[in-house]
Amino acid sequence: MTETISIDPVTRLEGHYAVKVELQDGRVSSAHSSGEMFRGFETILKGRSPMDAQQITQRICGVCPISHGTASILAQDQAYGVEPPKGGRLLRNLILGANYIQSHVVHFYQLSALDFIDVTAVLGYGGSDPVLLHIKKWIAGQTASKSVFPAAPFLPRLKGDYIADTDLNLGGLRHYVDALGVRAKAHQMAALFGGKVPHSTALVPGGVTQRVTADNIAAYGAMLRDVQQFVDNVYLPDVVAVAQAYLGYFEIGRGCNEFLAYGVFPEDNGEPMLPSGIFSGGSVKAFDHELITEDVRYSLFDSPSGLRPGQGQTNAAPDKAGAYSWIKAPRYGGRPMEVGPLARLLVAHGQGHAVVKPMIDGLLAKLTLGPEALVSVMGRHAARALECKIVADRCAGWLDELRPGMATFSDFQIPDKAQGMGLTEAPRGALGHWINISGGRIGGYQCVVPSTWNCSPRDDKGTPGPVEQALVGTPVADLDNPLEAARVVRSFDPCLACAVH
Ligand code: NFE
Ligand code: MG
Repeated sequence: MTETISIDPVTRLEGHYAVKVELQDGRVSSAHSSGEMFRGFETILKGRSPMDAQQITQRICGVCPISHGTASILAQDQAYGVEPPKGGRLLRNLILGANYIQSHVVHFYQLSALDFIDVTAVLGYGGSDPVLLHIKKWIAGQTASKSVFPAAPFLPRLKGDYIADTDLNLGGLRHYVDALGVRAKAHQMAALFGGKVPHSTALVPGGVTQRVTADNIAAYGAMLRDVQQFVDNVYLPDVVAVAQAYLGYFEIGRGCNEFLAYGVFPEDNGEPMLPSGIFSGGSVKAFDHELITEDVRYSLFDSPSGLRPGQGQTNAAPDKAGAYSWIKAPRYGGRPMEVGPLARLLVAHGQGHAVVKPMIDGLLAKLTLGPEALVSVMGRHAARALECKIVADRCAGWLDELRPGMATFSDFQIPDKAQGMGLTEAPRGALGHWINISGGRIGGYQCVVPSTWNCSPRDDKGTPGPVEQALVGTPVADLDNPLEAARVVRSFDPCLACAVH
């Protein structure tokens, strides 16, 4: 028998997302992923000064503004023919690194952990931790909230197979609160060199406007050490404990099983700390930006389908027949690609990366799993946590390379006519901005964003996007509580504000 359920909205992610799944005999047989709003940043930018771009595109998202700012200034660096000095490169890495840390921590604790941790365990709590006692009152609905959901964001929730271990539940809940403080600290680190968070003012073409002083090096370092302790002693152990409690989720949510990374965090030798590549069929191939196109047959746009981003267009068509999403369908060589921490680590692992390879191999050995298990719900959570450690630890190295007073900015002229492409990696995956300058103004601006890749609808050939494919095969025990499907979707860390931009 075929049944259809609609998860609308999918909660605990950024933006407005609807997922419709068809089930046969209790398993998902088909899925449709819909971005439910139009934003129009690419249109807003037309006719403006190119130097507005890194400010305006950061408003695409409050979670990953640094990544949009970075993609924009990389596109402008190329258009203006300017390269930042070493100090500018290091500060860009330190600002973006801090943004990764906050994003990964908030995704696990605030957006995903409540899919696994049983918050109601706190109702039986008899200890003296004031934080847990406060949450106990909150969940019992005994606080002064006037909300129709007085126990939000903890309850209501989908019913399902939550963790039974009381210590793990109470620890997870306590860490949910601690993680908010860690996120604040990571934001302060980004603001120290980036001017402010969200929407950094210091990210500019040619480098970064902030100065390097002994004081700001010391301040960033002190906060980084606290954050590293949390990642090492709390975040990673919690993810491993959840993974051990849900080993079945190493077999659920596989998806398109092809992965794309542009590479990110340029080092002294010009190579990215996390490399670029395509991971497919168990090996890594070189990435070629000319193979990126965007289809729109099932998207609410009437621009031509299959354009490369440098020539891309954005013509909203809200009433287009047959279309079901405001998200375009980016494809690489005509195929969907998963992007994100798992993609980055699989590409790095496949290249024998000196840091990534032993970490991934160590985790798989600890869980007695083979590498194919990584392509799953739990594999995505594990990759995100490992990457958080890799980035935090490398930030300490970049900080060590800073010297007070070193140059952080190279000057440039904005040409009358130029083009630029900025490829980087946001916390959620491969991010590209393409700028076309004409008459000294922005003639065209296109963004192809991580969640656009992952949450894309079907392409012109009818091939479903990565999240749509990952949902297929998922067993759903209770159609009124499709928790298993929600876990698959949230493992991608979707950001719909970004996806539709
Ligand atoms: Ni709105 Fe973003 C990240 C970007 S995701 S969070 O990470 O770019 O599509
Ligand atoms: Mg776009």
